[in-house]
Amino acid sequence: MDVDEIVRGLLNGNRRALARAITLVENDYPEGKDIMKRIFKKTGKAHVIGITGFPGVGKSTIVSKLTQEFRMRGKTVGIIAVDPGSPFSGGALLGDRLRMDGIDVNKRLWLDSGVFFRSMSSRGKAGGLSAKTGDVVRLMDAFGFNLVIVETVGAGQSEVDIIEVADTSIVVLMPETGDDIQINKAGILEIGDIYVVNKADLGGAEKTVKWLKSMLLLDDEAVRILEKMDHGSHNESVNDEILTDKLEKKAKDAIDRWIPPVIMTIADIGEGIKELADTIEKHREFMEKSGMLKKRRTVRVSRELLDLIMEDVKSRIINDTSLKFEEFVNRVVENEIDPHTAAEKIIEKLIFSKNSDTTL
Ligand SMILES: Nc1nc2c(ncn2[C@@H]2O[C@H](COP(=O)(O)OP(=O)(O)O)[C@@H](O)[C@H]2O)c(=O)[nH]1
Ligand SMILES: [Mg+2]
Repeated sequence: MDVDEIVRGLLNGNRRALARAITLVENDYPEGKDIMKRIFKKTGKAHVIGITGFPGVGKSTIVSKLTQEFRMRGKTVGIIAVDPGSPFSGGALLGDRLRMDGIDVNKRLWLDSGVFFRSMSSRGKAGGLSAKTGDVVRLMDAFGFNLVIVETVGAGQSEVDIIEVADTSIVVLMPETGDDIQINKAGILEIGDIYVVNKADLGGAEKTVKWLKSMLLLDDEAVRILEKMDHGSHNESVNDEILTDKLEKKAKDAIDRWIPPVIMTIADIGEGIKELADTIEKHREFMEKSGMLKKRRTVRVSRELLDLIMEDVKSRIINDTSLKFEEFVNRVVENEIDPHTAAEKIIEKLIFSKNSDTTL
């Protein structure tokens, strides 16, 4: 298949074309970039859901059950599993489930044309994986999946920052992972739009839910107190009227705010999955109505563009011999020029070395 065929196939629902495109993108072939450029206009429709949490908490089980639930609701689902360790195939992802559940719906899922699985190994691809995952999400989006679910291990410890790809981020915990310090270190309390306490059958789940809810609230309270203090220190004669206005505005903001819900599940037997699916849909609705979806995507695209620019600039500087990068390096080593001046000179050369096309 050449690029034309792949693009055409992908946009017409050909799964082989999609698989081929993903492989090209994943392996950094130039064709991959070409494909990304050509399918871009067709992206932006899918609801991208990120699921993260420590290994073994039940993410894959949840993804599998959620997929069944969304299929029943008439949605098509693309799934990306990012595994930092062993590269496992899409088949293996479901293989576990198949063996576990016997002759269950998962087999139907596997054969379902409304579902597509793909796993990506993060081995040896540190750094670039977030961008790659973002591109694979876009391929699935352009293909036409209503939902794209990305499963990543860990939070704050994985190369893929789930926030960088997801419209809705779900953090999965299990009872007794209520190790406050560990969870806070991982930044878990900042990244979730929805929290799931899975394995509620193991006991202690209520306690974890309660703890989580209070942590999420405490955060709010702290912000409020800090804001008040800030106000006081900058303006000695605190005007009551201003304060009232501020509080009123805050109350109004609160209506437009999303307070992350905490949901208890027993993913094994599908308990709590409907509620989770409802909450995901509610979050999407909130994101659209409040303008947060656009805001989040704007932040993401700015970061993406800067990353792409940096990457390109770096490779040009290293590869374009007329910029004399190595020569500058040597001159710095010989103390002839300082690194700041060297960098400025190289950038100057880079900017004026090309006829730059600045039209949009
Ligand atoms: N007891 C119990 N076990 C579960 C539940 N959900 C998943 N598991 C089991 O936990 C193990 C890890 O699940 P998996 O979905 O692979 O976790 P992941 O590493 O987060 O993707 C598997 O053996 C699952 O069958 C649950 O609600 N209760
Ligand atoms: Mg898993």
